[in-house]
Amino acid sequence: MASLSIDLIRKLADRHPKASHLRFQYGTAGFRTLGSILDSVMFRVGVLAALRSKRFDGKTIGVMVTASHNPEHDNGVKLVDPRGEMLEASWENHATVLANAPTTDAFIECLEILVKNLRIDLSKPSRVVYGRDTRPTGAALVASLEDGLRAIGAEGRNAGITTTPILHYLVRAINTKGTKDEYGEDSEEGYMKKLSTAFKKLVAGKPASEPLIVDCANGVGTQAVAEISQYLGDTLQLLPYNTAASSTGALNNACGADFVKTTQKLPPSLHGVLKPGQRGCSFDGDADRIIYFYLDERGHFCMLDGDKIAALVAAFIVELVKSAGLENKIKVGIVQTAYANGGSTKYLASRLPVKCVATGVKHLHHAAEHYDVGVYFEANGHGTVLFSPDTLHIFQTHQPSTPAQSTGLNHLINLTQLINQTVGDALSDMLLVEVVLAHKSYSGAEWDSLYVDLPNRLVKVVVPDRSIFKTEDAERRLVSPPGLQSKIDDLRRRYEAGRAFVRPSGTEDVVRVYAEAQFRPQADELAYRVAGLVYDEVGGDPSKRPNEFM
Ligand code: G16
Repeated sequence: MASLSIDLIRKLADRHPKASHLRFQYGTAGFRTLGSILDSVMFRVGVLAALRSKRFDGKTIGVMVTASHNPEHDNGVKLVDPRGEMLEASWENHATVLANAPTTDAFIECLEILVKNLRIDLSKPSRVVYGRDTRPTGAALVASLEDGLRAIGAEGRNAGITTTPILHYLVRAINTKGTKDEYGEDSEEGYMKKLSTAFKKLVAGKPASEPLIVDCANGVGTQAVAEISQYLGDTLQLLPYNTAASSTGALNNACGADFVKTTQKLPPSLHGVLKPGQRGCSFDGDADRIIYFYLDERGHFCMLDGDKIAALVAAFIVELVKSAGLENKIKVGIVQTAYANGGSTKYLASRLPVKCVATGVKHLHHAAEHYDVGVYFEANGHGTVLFSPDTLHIFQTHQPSTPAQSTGLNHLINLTQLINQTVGDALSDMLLVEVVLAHKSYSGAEWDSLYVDLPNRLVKVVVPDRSIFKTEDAERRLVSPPGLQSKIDDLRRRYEAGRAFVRPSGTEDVVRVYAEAQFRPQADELAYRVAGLVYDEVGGDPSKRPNEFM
């Protein structure tokens, strides 16, 4: 019976001690905090990933070192399960327990308990593929992760600097290689080829779109955009901006999807670049989110966020399902979170089943798996489309009875190749949107007019301890601190179409406040007043009470 190499684990763990004052939590998207304090966490995540692989008989587990939309000084790490999905929830707890073991001895003790309780067969092989974004702390953190893999004797494959969705793709491609479900070639090149081939088939015969401005957030999306451009040729011209991926301090700074969504403004670097009528889009730091935008004829900035993408894409898929003659066999459903604009929910719910779940791709992804075709998008631009195994089977076996049905079916099949079904993917989503716009001949304004957004505002409140904020009902209501929810309700009722909620962020040390109302000044005021309630609740310094939008 194989056992843990305790001496080796001890020797390597001693090189990555945990600072006694730190406490870590596997949150919305893994561990995320200052990059400078993550050394011990990385080592332990390496160990855990290696054990998880053994648990799956040597299937490859992914590890992505990124803090995505967060500022450059932050970093983080998340595990990817064999099908390319987020780590199963019960293992998030194991990750948190291991990360917080105070000493090497305590860590080894936790490991032994874990191996015993989960009946991990240590004689099995262990394989881990890992990648990182462009953050300056990334290289050292990867070295710590590699020590963790070494401690268990895992076989590591370094995917280098890459986007989060490519890492997810690689995990699935490696694990399905040579099977009937083969996801694609297990390389970045394979990913680029798969997406671009599907894109070209889908836009064949359509007039070429206008060149598209792509804000790369000064992150790893820069290289992905450059690479895909090589494959797309003249089928879609991409104009990359904010491409300073190696400039200190530039990542996500006044650019990128989170900046655009939270400030509802064009990145300053695109002023004078984006022309009225022209479309652009912003990726986030690890290219797993996308927000579109355009300037109307008066030059006003208009945002097309994750909700608008969901509406556009879902309507297109429903149309194709009908044209393929499959409307009685395949049902399309939508998954959103509390951040979905009330306007979008009203529009979508009158057409399709809509489910609301807690923030975090993992929640949306699992809910979307219950539909034949599940379209999930967070308003912040994170999302994708899932086709169930039965749906894929129907696509393969359906016999179209007319040329139009055959075209519809082929488009659906090509969409399953274009869409990265493992996780939200800015590059794949961008191509998807461009396909739909090309088919519908929609301008940004026509797409935008599918429904009208209610004015809304997001505010961050810095609090000493965000863990006191607890929610229920898919995060739409607070249960703690006691009494705060009824104060929010009292406020909200005073505003026409007023809606507001408060939840602790799982990726930043803040509490998020969302509010919407019929008119812009009221939405802003409601958000501000709710933020004030939160601030008062935690007894914040009156001089730092939120008094402008953050
Ligand atoms: C991550 C998650 C998203 C979530 C976002 C913000 O995105 O993957 O599902 O919406 O964090 O989460 P929170 O409001 O809890 O901070 P990313 O792009 O930063 O990895």
